[in-house]
Amino acid sequence: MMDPLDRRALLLRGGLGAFAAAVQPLRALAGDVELPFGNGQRPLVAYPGKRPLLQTTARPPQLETPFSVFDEGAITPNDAFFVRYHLADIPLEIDPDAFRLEIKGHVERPVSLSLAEIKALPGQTEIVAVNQCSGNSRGFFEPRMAGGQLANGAMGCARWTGVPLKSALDRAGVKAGAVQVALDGMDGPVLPETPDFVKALSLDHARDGQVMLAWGMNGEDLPWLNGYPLRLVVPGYYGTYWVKHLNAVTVLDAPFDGFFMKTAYRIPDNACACTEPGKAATATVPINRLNVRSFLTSLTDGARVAAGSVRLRGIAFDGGSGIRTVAVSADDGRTWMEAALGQDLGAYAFRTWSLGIDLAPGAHVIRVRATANDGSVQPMEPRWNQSGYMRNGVETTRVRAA
Ligand SMILES: Nc1nc2c(c(=O)[nH]1)N[C@H]1C(S)=C(S)[C@@H](COP(=O)(O)O)O[C@H]1N2
Ligand SMILES: [Mo]
Repeated sequence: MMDPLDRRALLLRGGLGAFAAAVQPLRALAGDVELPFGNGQRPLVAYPGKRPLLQTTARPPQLETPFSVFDEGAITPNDAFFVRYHLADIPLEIDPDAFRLEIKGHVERPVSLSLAEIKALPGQTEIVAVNQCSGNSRGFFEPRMAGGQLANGAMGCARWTGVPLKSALDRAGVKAGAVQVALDGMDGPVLPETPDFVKALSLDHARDGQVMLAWGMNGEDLPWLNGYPLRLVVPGYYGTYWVKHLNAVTVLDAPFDGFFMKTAYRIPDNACACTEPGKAATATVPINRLNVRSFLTSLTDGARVAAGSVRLRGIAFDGGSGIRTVAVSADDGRTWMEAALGQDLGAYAFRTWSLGIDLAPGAHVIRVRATANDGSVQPMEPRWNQSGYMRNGVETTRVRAA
């Protein structure tokens, strides 16, 4: 049976936006995938504008990118980009001509900007940057915890087009005494007691010239489910700050204390953002910058390969210092070789790597370890925290050559 989301979506017209083509069902099922942890079965579901993706939840839509997509290059295609929402009341109808972004709060003159006015703000720019969910890879934590049981597909790298958030803030004129900006999108809770999804950044961060009001993704309008017609891009920061369908920016003269800053999306206040497994943190801070990660993308765990020379491929990224080196071990970490880095699309982007190795017949344990330009390096063993955030231990891929 169709749920209400489907019926409403079926009524939409192309002219009002791109979410649902008039005659297509909202979702089409394309089989199942088994992720490598308990309760890992996921339906592959195609939403409008998306190829079949792994569905973590249906209401709200949470979709993971199939990992094989990351082997195709440093840019994640729009139709394969993961989707994460917290609240089931997502916008299904948006008239781009009627859309307005409000800049309000502790400002000289509140403004309401159309898309055309936003696109005409000074400083239009592009940046290639990774959007990664804080809980990417949560399904691999031991002991496990509540939250979306994600494998490694809640990340993606795109070329974003927009203007600095600073340009819009300058248009409104930030008053002296402002400390933060709160960011709110068009989605909302189904029940009034559920907190709205609102995030906050320090005023300095919001005005750093990099935090972007983005309307373009890989040369196209933002896909509906990735925040059409406007989203925040916060290079180097976890996806939680990248507010979608952004329509309200409120300048604050006191720190924001809404649920999604004060209670959710917090990490242990220590250098590793970790605790002893199973233990809660004594003090926490809001999650912020991505840590360094790397993946082998050309071989999956358990793969069988022809013995002899094999070219390994993968990706690496960090929170914006850029990747210095990627080391690969084919003997479970005893000896390491340095991989060749691919094209540099900027310090916030996926950096591809490759390495030719020789695999003798038999079993091999491949490990990949990236070091960032800021000196940070992936830990050999995964760390733990109560929320299942920021997983970045060195990945292991077991293969058999024959
Ligand atoms: N409006 C809105 N924006 C949002 C969210 C949301 O629930 N509502 N989720 C955030 C989180 S936690 C993540 S990880 C990213 C995911 O971006 P994507 O769906 O474009 O992949 O969106 C962020 N922006
Ligand atoms: Mo997220």
